[in-house]
Amino acid sequence: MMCYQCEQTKGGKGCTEIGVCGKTPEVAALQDLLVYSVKGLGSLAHIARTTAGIEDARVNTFINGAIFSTLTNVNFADDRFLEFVTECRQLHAELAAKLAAAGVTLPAEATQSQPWFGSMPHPLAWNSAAVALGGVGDMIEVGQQTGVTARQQVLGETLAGLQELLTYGLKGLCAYAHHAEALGHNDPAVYAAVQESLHFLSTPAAADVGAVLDHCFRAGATNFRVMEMLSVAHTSTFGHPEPTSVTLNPLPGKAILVTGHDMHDLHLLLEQTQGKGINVYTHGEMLPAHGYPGLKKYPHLVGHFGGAWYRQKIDFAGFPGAIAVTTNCVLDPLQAYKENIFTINETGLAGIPHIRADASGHKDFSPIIKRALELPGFTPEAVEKAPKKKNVTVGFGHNAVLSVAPQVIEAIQSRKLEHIFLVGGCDGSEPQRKYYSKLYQYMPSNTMVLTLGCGKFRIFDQDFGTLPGTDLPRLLDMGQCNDAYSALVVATELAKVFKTDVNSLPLSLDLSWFEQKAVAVLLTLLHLGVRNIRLGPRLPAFLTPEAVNVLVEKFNLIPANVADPAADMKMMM
Ligand code: SF4
Ligand code: SF3
Repeated sequence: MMCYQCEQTKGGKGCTEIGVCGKTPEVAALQDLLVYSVKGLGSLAHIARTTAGIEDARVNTFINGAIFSTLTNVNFADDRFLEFVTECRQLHAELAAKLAAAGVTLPAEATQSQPWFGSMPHPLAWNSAAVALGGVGDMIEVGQQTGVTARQQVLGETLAGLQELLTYGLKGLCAYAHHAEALGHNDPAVYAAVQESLHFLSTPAAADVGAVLDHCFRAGATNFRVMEMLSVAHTSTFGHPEPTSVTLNPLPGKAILVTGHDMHDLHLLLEQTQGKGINVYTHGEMLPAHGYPGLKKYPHLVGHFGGAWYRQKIDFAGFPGAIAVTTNCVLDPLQAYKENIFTINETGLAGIPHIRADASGHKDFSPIIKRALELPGFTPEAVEKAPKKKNVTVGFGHNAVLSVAPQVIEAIQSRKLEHIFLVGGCDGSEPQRKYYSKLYQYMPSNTMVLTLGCGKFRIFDQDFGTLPGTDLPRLLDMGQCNDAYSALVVATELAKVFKTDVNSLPLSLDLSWFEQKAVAVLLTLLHLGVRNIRLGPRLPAFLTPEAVNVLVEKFNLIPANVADPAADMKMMM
């Protein structure tokens, strides 16, 4: 195997024997095969749309979900990937039949393999080939030929890495688009853009650095639209987030913990647990849910439990109820809670029960509820003994922040507010990430910090107080990583007031990345022309120094100085 799609990749180079995340070579091969097969389906869907005006809703939804399943820490179940590949080929056959019925013959170049597919045919041709798929074992063998290594050998590391940058950006944006779709929001232009890029990756044009980079920035533009769509999906369904105090202390009673990003699932679960005597807690990226009026109205959504994703083996083992995994990040479970955990949607763990939507989209969470009722929950004694923690405040979406914009503007003008930091992105377990914890310590008191993503767990329970001379809180959590959209709305509005651009505001972006959603957000920022972004704790392994130089020259992208956060703070101020 060879995988370098996330920040924790082995030695900063690539996971070759087993993933640092626990991904086996078998699952890696199946994921590579799925991405390859989806490139074929995406190509066909692009051709169907552009030559015959055919739009296939099932194909559109499938592509986004299948790509999402290959994101870091989403799915580790090999049999699930065989199902995805089988479905991909079935949908491919159905779409090909529609195209044939419309009298369209595929142009020869559409099925001509590219050198970087090695001995494999063009993915569109592979999908169409009338071969029996065989079992997981057979597909692992085929999948081993579809990884990045073949592309590196033919294209060189820089270009192969830039193709991966595009693929990973697509993974992130497809994940967000899939969340929006769960809430009934989609945009035909987004499906078209994703599929056009998948098509592009299988054409000779993808051997050109400039063309690949151009597609990366276009993916950034698409992701901006997707994050906006997801923000509208969340706010139109659940209302605009409001500043909300959330307890980190459990209550006595039966309990369910909901982790991941999917608010729609949390909502369904809250509905299905009403009146059952079960308290629901958020974990990880689900914390911002407490700010939404349409979710916090449920009195049994009682609080938050635990920290960032990488601590889940500790958090989940210490949770005396059932655990529902809606999206990334999920890790191979410990024996201690194997019986209590359930995966939903694109997530999967080998040997762990999985809850699927039925044909009408309904998800039946009764197995999770049953397990929660069997387990002890938090006993009054355990609650009594637990160390008491302070509440945290969430819910500073763009609406809430813009409602105090006049005070923020006044504070900037009167120099009470010297600088704003946006410290967004992912958390992780590596020691270098202490840089982010330390960074906050060096922030002068006349500064504010906006957080988003699971990186907030470095400081979410610390008291930053208010900006001196004002009643503005210094720490504003804007939400999940996709709420980078909210941050961009606020920055754009501030720039308008000061008659300048985002790059000229007293604002610094210090981003911590881990997985491919963060890659999509970075591409969006670059597409918008945001400069001087600090990125860490390490630069992506898939970007060679040559590729990094391009980004440094064009955008002044700055590697975070993880060894010296004080120096970084000085430079940002
Ligand atoms: Fe390694 Fe990250 Fe790939 Fe997992 S997802 S195999 S940790 S690079
Ligand atoms: Fe975190 Fe996985 Fe990226 Fe959504 S939950 S930010 S790492």
